Amino acid sequence: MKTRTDTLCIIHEHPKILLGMKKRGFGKGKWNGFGGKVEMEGVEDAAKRELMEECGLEAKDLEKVGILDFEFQGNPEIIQVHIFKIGDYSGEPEESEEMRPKWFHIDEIPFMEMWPDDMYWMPMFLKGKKFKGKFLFGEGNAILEKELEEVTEI
Ligand code: 6U4
Repeated sequence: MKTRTDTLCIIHEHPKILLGMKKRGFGKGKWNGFGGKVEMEGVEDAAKRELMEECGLEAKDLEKVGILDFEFQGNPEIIQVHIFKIGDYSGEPEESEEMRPKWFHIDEIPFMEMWPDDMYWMPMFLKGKKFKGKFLFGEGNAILEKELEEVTEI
């Protein structure tokens, strides 16, 4: 199995989180954090770069809070997503070619228009917990298998 490393940044400014509507590519039409593939750089630098490219914000403080492995039935590639919580940033969220940013109150997170795994780990994220997990997706991105656990160290 080949593994590709991706990043995902979510800004949590209690009681709101910043998500973006993905306008193209993988996950188009879903609200998601900001991120993408890691290039020739460290994972944290990739997270910062994607946040800047996708919504114009500079991360001042980022903490890795989760690692999730996503597998798609019939596809030999595993996507390993490193999830970061952005505690402090500079700039104002701006729409890019890839994402339309929007603040959501934590009681109004649009889980029905997000990746179906998000509803499982987002409560951990919001409580400040760290987590690791693995999801297998089938037809229509239905979850066929899920493993998710809280961890003390990432
Ligand atoms: P480019 O080449 O930038 O157009 P694209 O195909 O748009 O690539 P990419 O790699 O930029 O995709 O972004 C994929 C994003 O989706 C990453 O931030 C990781 C995230 N992601 C992938 N699977 C996910 C899942 N199951 N749940 C989730 N985020 C996921 O919350």
